[in-house]
Amino acid sequence: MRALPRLAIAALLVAIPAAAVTVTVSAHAAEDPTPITVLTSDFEDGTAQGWGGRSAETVAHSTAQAHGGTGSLLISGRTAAWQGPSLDVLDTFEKGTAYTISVWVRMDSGSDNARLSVERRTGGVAAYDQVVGNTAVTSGSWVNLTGRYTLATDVEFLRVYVETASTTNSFHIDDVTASYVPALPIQTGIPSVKDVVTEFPVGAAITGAEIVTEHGQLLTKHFSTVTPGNALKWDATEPSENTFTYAQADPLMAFAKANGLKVRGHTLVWHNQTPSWVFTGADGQPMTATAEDKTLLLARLENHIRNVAAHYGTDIGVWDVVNEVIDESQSDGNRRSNWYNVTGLDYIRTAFRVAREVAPHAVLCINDYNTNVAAKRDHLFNLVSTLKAEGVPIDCVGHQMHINVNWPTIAETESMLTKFVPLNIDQQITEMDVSIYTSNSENFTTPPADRLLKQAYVYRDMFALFRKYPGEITSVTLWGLADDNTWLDTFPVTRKDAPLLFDTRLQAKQAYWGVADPSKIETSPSPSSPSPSASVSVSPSASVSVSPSASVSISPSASVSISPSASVSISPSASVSPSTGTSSCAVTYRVTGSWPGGFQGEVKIANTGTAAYSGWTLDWQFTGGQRVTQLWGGTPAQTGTAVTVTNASWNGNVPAGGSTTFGFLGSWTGSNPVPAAFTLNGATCAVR
Ligand code: 9MR
Repeated sequence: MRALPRLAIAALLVAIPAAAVTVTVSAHAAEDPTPITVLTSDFEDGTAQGWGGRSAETVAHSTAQAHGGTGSLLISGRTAAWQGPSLDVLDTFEKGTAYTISVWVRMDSGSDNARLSVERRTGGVAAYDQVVGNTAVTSGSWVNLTGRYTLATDVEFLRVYVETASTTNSFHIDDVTASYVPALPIQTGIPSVKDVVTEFPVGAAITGAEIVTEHGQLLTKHFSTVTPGNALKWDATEPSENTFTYAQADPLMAFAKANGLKVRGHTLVWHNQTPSWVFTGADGQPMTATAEDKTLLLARLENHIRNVAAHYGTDIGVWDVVNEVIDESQSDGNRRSNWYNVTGLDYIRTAFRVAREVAPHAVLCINDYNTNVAAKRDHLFNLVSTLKAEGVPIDCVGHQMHINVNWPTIAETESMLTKFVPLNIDQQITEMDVSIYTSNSENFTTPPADRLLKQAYVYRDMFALFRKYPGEITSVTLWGLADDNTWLDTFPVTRKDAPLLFDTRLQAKQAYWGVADPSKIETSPSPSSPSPSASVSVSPSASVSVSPSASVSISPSASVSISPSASVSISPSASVSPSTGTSSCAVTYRVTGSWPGGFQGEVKIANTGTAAYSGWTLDWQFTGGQRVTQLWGGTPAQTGTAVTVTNASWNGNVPAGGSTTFGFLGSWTGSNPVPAAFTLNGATCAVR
């Protein structure tokens, strides 16, 4: 039960002891606003609307096909698959804003896979970002490509383009749009995960764009380690033989360094995201299990690790040296990857040996998913035991923990941890996320409240388990920062998932509270966030009914008004002595961010008296008609202009000379005046 001001409850119980009052005061999460469209190309005006070709192909208005209306854009005369229509968005897209780009594509003849991409250039160096991957397109119908794109770096050239995977066939595009939902400021008044969980560092995996603006702020507020999600993989660092590029990872590394984040290096050896040249023999053929191919492959592996690990030196303190080498469907448990097929287990031995030589300071991990599955866990255990007995320098087992709201059990997860304890090595949770889906056939447009609640319990229980093993677990990393960017949106099927602690607008979910303060998980949550709703039940039940709009005067001077919308405000008057016995306070009210229709505020209460508060209730008036829509660090209630906030379970005690701060999101229309006066436990505060 959330607390009403204790004084007010006391007044109710004293004055109308038989009354039954059950009231729910809900402050809803900020609603998703309508996206702002920054780009529309409908080709209805007979022109190409600024689109051109990437090379010498022909880009022209066409009425032969149209997705909407009568016009489209036809791209013909292509001489390479990468040629296609392209539009300059340098002055349209802003760094750090997440755009949703949509384009309709139809082949003029034949079929192919179409891709939506962005080319950007910084200092004359080009880089290519894929917004939507290969998508089958034919001449029989229009196909939509929709993806999200966030520019993370400063550029002097930025163009969106469409290309195909293999043919040079002509194709049409139509009805191109780009839009964004304005970012919300991050909640600065809630506890930082890294401060709450102190047994081990907690981190998040990120992609390039997540170091700028609000994402970067969220990362540094809550996490003390970071894993580049893709930027250190082989395809990113050595796309062609002995050509090393750190363009993706370097900005992340610089951000980590500047903000005191430790970095988990992911990953030196994997069977995915490894270019095909790596497994192509000197004869140009795919490698097989010959001595010659094995020698060449291990030499390439050694060269790769020497370069990449040396490039970052001590800036990377942990490496996932090998990733996903176990396949429990094999009787020996070894994944039949190209690595294994050509070298047997020697690629693992070589990888750890070289990593230790180049990065002697680093914790070296073997990382895998489903390590909670007994068969897989046991194969991994056996492999690590065998290799360690040989002297292979494995320091750590990484449990990825890609799980869902129903699976696995805590007991299975605990068995996973205890299994490796005898090996006396570090264990790290490396890629945790908790899908809201329990089968491939489910698909929710909006995450259902009961799933988010279940997810909060999973996070709560898993973190409680991890915290029982501080000696073994040396870090916990989540595979993503917030629900706006998760690999689970396209795996195992394409649908919106919500597996992380923060929602698509970077606001704390129930899952966050599961980790940060489980006492704040709501049992009947609003669908999109753990909005602070006050549900108050004053028992015992009795026959007294209070009609809508009744105004009840309760001695001494407390007033109760119950409106038809069942919102209640109970304000003790100044003539009632506060139960804490103190009246000395100073309030600092700050608007920390503001945007059309909304704002974020922060309120600091300083105890300027000589006695501690053992619970507090702060009242003020929002004379501009502002509404509190979400609040953290307290429980809000609002009736008309009157706002009341009571302490959360963890910040009610404020010693003399101490202070506490809570934050909130609000809505406003017209103006957003700062409240002129505040009362704490009924007594007027100084305003600072
Ligand atoms: O998060 C990564 C995603 O962006 C990539 O598309 C994907 C492709 O291989 O890899 C994802 O990361 C994987 C990680 O490297 C290893 N464990 C599984 C992760 C999720 O697929």
